[in-house]
Parts: sequence; C-alpha cells; structure tokens
Amino acid sequence: MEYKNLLIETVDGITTLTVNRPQVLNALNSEVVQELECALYELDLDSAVKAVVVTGAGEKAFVAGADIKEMAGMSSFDAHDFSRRGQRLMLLMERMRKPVIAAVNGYALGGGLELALACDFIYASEKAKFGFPEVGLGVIPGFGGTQNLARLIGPNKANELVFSGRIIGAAQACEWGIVNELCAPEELLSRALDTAREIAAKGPLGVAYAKDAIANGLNMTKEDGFRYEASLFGVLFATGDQREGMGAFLEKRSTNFTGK
Ligand code: DAK
Repeated sequence: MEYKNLLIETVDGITTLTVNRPQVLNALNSEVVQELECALYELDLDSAVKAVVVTGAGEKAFVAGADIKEMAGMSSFDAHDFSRRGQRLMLLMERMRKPVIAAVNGYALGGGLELALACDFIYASEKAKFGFPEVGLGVIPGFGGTQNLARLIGPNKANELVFSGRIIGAAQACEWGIVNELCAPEELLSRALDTAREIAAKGPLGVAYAKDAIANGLNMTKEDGFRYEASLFGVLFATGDQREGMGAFLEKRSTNFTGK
C-alpha cells in the first residue's frame, strides 16, 4: 500500500518506519494515525519482517503531538472518532507479535510521546525532548499516555510530568526510566537498528511470546501472570523454534529459526 505520510524501508528483516511530515514536526493528524494503523498491521502480518524501528523525519522532531490545527476544528463526534483510532493504534502496537523500538530523534510531545510509549522501548538522541503539553491546551493525553506513563515510571513522576505540562530533556527522561539508551544524534538510528538486529536473530516465537507475557502479565495479578507465563512456556514446546534453539545448543551450531 502507498502511504502519503510514512516512509517504510525494510532491510534484512528490519523495518524502519518514519513519520514524514517534517513541515509540521511530524504532527499526527487523522490520516497519519490511519496510515500508521494500516502499516503496522501489514508489517505484523509480513513474515519477512522481524522487528520495526519507528522514528520521525527531519532533525527536529520525532512527533510533536496530535495535529493541533486539525483538532481545534473537531466536532465532539470527530474527537471521539480520532481518540478511538489513536487508542486502537496504540493497542495494536502493544499486541503486535513483532518488537517495535522507538528511535526518538527530537520532540516527542503529547501524542508523539504516547506513540513512543506504545513502542516496546525507547532509544533517544541526546537532543530529544519529552513532555505532555495537553493540560496547557485544556485536555489530557488521550492515546493511552496517562496509563502507559504511570505504569512505566510510577504515578508520582507521571503526575509531575502530566500536571505541569513541562518539557524535559533526554537525560532526565533516561534517569526517570522513560528512555533505555541515550545516543549521539548521528548514532541513534544505527543503535536502534543494531538492537533490532540482535532481537531478530533470536527465535521469533520466543520474542513474540515474551512480549505477550510481559504486556498482558502487567494487567494481571502476579499469580495469574505466572500461570499465563507457564502456559505460553508450555505452548512453545510444540514449536519448531524450541526444537531448533535447544537442538542448536546441544549440537554446538548456530540457529536457523523459522518462526514456526
Ligand atoms: N500540531 C500542528 N502543527 C504543529 C504541531 C502540532 N502538534 N507542532 C508543531 N507544529 C507546526 C507549527 O505550527 C509550525 O508550523 P508553521 O507555523 O511553520 O506553519 C511548524 O510545525 C514548526 O513549529 P514551530 O515553529 O512551533 O517550531 P519551534 O521550534 O518554535 O517549536 C515546539 C517547537 C515543538 C516547541 C512547538 O512547535 C510546539 O509547542 N508544538 C506543539 C506541541 C504540543 O503542544 N503538542 C501536543 C499536542 S496535544 C486525543 C488524543 C490525543 C491527543 C488529544 C486528544 N483524543 C482523546 C481526542 C493528543 C494531544 C496532543 O498531542
């Protein structure tokens, strides 16, 4: 499918998906949200794709939020529809079998930070900036941001960031646990791609089930989470990937996983 606002490039099983509206700092309008949903759905179904890196076009922004120009004129019905689409996109990213890494190259504000938080983890340029300016616009984060941020860094830090609308730098975001790795701007994408390749070399079913266990387990009691983990662990013993992974270890050779 052709996308007007996304650049998609797959090399050796790793897809780089770039939000491409640099003239408005890659702000998310309803068309971009729809394109992201379609693209990620396609990538999840594509067996040649092992991992996805999401980034923003240009030097200034990852995504500077939802498109304020479009939102300002929305009817209540449009806003509801926009919100449902955005939430569907964030849930899709969480439920995808493929790992998704955010490479935050500049501003990640509002819906942009929500997009990054919906990825499995975040690498950031030392120049990146993070924040939820929504309360200054008279609204709240509406694409899962309050939920994902509080789960990630705890309610106290999430409260401070969301209530103040403050924009913080990449070093503080890293210290607070929002960012896994800080990178020199020119190395950000290659660091994210290196990690994506490292993951892609592992058993795809193992990675997919680990993602499932961590994401879904967080919404369960610890005991239910343990039970869920055990059931996924058991299912993997019916797969070729488990036989291949353990067989390769015992035969002292490298693995050749098929994801089956
Ligand atoms: N939307 C639309 N255009 C944007 C934009 C945005 N979020 N951010 C930047 N732009 C545009 C600017 O208008 C400007 O366009 P022109 O004036 O050149 O036509 C161009 O991008 C360059 O931006 P600036 O000239 O402002 O660049 P600066 O370096 O001076 O400032 C900045 C960079 C990132 C500090 C500034 O652009 C800024 O404050 N941008 C807005 C950031 C923001 O408030 N983002 C959060 C948006 S609220 C919902 C679900 C989700 C949400 C809402 C509802 N539902 C449940 C319905 C999410 C809300 C948000 O994300």
